[in-house]
Amino acid sequence: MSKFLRIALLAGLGVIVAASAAFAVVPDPTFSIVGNCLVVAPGGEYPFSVTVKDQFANPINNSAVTVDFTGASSVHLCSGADAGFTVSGATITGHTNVSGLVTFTIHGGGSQITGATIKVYADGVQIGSLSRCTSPDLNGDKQINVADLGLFATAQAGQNLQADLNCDGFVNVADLGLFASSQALHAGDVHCP
Ligand SMILES: [Ca+2]
Ligand SMILES: [Ca+2]
Repeated sequence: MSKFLRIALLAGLGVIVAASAAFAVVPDPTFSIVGNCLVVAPGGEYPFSVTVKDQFANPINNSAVTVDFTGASSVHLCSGADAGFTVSGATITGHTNVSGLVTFTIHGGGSQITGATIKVYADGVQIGSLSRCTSPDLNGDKQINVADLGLFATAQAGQNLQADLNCDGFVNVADLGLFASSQALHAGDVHCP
């Protein structure tokens, strides 16, 4: 191979590498969308959606999305997860569809509305965080029973947003309805503890 040809080939290779780096698809927090109402329950009936988009605002298919509860010590995940989702320690991971969307229904318990930092990652890139997570399992023992009902009543009386299950800023009859549904669903659930 002539020296010129070798140089030309190397230069061409350099252009290809540079071009693929410029067009590498990475999750972008600016365009990605993280839900703002995070609720966990033993029955896993509260949807939490994340949409992952790249730096060109295009959806990313099959992106690994992780919700990390390490910074919310009052929240406890159940050992079981829905099909397609994986629990590891204080994290749960799922994958986006062709629209860049993944919807979690997280099996767990425990409310934390102060001092919490729940981080959301897509393919290892942090795309958002939440400062609160609520649950009908108010004492975080992954059961919903009369103990939680007592805590709910106290929270409602004091408007303690740990029991604000629909994230509307109030604790009222709407949240009590959600609590009752969660208690009924939990009775037949197999994901906890
Ligand atoms: Ca409980
Ligand atoms: Ca509410």
